[in-house]
Amino acid sequence: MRVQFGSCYVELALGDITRQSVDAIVNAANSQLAGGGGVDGAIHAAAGPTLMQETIERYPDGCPTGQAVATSAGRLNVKHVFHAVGPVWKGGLKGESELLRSAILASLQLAKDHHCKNIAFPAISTGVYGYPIDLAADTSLLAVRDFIFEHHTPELVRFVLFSEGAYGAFSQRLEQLIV
Ligand code: AR6
Repeated sequence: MRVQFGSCYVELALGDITRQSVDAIVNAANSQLAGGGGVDGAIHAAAGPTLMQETIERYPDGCPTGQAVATSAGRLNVKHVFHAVGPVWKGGLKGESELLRSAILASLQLAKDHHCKNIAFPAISTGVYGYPIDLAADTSLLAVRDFIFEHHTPELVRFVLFSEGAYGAFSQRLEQLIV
């Protein structure tokens, strides 16, 4: 599914983010940038050990929740990996929505800073961190739409969803955003 917002596109795909050919992919990292399971584990495995070496060297203090940092991409077929730290879901009254929005906006700002024409996101926080997929879809897509309307970049934002359920949640919300 692909939707146009101004001069830019938001696209949904079902699949594995490590197989994407885009300028940058976003990792759903933890604030220690210590690696882990899920999409983080898959990205580090596919990129190879240089990704963790660079991360430790450049960001020894990690990255706060709601922010993102950039590295190169090792063996991945992309130029950059942006390590974004989404919130752990604690019921919805602990600023989770603002923190998820902030992590997405920080990643898009890095894309702009690095002159990326296209970028792929996973559904940040919706795995180990327990964020309900429909609420994450809502917050994530609104953040992207708002950034695109303000900055007119990047040309393409793709959400790579790992299950039919996640794809369905994102597509339902994206349809509602078409004006
Ligand atoms: N491609 C695309 N999406 C994926 C892939 C993949 N290869 N693998 C999993 N997903 P999660 P979080 C989906 O748990 O909730 C890690 O240990 C998955 O189905 O990866 O932000 C980190 O180190 C889900 O929808 O990230 C942190 O400690 C989404 O990616 C913590 O988990 C996010 O799931 C971060 O938790």
